[in-house]
Amino acid sequence: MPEQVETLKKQFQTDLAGVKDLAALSALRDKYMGRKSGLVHALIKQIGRVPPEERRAFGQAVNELKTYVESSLERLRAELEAHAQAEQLERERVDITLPGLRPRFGHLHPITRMRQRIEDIFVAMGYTVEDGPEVETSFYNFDALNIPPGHPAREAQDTLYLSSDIALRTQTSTVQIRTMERRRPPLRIIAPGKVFRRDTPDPTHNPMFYQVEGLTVDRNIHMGHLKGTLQEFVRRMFGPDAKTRFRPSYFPFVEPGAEVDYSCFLCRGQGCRVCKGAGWIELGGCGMVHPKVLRGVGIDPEEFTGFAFGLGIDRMAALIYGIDDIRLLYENDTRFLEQFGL
Ligand code: FA5
Repeated sequence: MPEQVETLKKQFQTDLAGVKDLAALSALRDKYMGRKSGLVHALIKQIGRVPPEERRAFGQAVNELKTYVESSLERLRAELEAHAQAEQLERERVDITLPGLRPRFGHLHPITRMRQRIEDIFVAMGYTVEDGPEVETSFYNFDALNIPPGHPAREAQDTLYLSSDIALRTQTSTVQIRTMERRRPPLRIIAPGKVFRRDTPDPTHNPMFYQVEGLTVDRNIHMGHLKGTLQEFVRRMFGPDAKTRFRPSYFPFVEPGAEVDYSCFLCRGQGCRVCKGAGWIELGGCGMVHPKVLRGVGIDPEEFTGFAFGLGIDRMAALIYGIDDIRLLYENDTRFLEQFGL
């Protein structure tokens, strides 16, 4: 092999041994195989200038060098690429046996869940769910419910007025009137929703809270139906052993009226911290719809009678979820609320 070719081959071998990455390899390819100034190409151009008797051997040697350089570069490129890919795979390796990161799911608010449970129970008993406005006129919140002007419940210290005649509803009983105006008996409806009072906040009072109203109007409805319905509700909500007790009470829109209690689900009436030793927990107010209320919406009280009830949802939720202050339900602190996910 001519000396000049031999020297370039050795130089190439030394250079090749120093190549550690694909960038250096590309530079080396330019140095030897570049069309314009590549060292091998410079030799190819020389072939024509070599004396004719040496030209054949020289040309053959240059060609062999060219093939050698090309195949060496190609081999090293394949090696470097395989190495780079192996490194990348190692870097991006995912251990699929590691336990996954649990995604954080949202969930329903305890009040919403309570409300849905209540709706399910009454819908299964044949009730439909009604809705009514939270901003109400005095007519629906008071007059139509037999609460005349001058009645203490209408006072500004109890009610959040928006104008002289418009207020935030203080009870869901408004929906009784709105429903009876629209629909004729037989009626079996419940109306869950927000109500507002100027109550001083404490562990069992919040200025905004939830009630569920119930109303049944039909022929021959009597107190026994009211008691049976609430007893069945309590049984389905708190378990088969839960009992109810009715205490006489006064609400202007019912006669007779009562407060209904249920036996404490924790101590079953023995007395404990949940029922504060009483064995009974207040559920809400109820009674037979007052004849004046029926007459006011054009229903003849001689033909139809009805019962109604209004239960506090917040206190029920607090008891069931073991919450000792209903105000916590409205602070929207996710550290508190996330305890009540499914
Ligand atoms: C009423 O609101 C009547 N409308 C209920 C009624 C309906 C009686 C139909 C007869 C016929 P009362 O003011 O007692 O009643 O409220 C009912 C329930 O709401 C209470 O038992 C209590 O559970 C809940 N409640 C009352 N005030 C608050 C408050 N500030 N925060 C949370 N819950 C309250």
